[in-house]
Amino acid sequence: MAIERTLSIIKPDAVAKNVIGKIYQRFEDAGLKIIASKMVHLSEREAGQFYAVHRERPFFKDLVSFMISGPVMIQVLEGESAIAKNRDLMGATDPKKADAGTIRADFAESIDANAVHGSDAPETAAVEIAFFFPGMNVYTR
Ligand code: IDP
Repeated sequence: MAIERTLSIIKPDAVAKNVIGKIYQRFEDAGLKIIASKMVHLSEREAGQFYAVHRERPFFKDLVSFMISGPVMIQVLEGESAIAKNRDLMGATDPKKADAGTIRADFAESIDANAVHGSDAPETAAVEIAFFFPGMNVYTR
């Protein structure tokens, strides 16, 4: 197993619910370190670029509208198997199908407003981290 980094976004619905701290607690309890973070209100262009892989999907327009509906909290998580660990903490894309005790089961309302994003593979993690934290300072904690 390796120390990895992954990009996490707390989406507008969860920021509006005031549960950033509760979600951060879950990351930390799972042994993930928050090594960079920023709150951003994304532009339509930024959200569209970030989700470019979904451009042809029927839900793309709604996804972009949702992601720019309010501020998001973006962080880089670091730790042992961080990518899979964060995906486990998040739960399934559709909160109705998410396992009990996951972030989406506990804080998300719908497949559109599903509380969090997490990179799904090392390649996407590298691209997504560079997208939001270009030239990121590397801290050792
Ligand atoms: P993930 O966030 O669990 O990795 P993806 O398949 O990468 O899921 O989809 C990105 C985001 O697009 C989801 O988090 C969700 O907000 C939205 N999405 C995915 N599938 C649907 C759908 O069928 N209807 C509406 N929104 C969807």
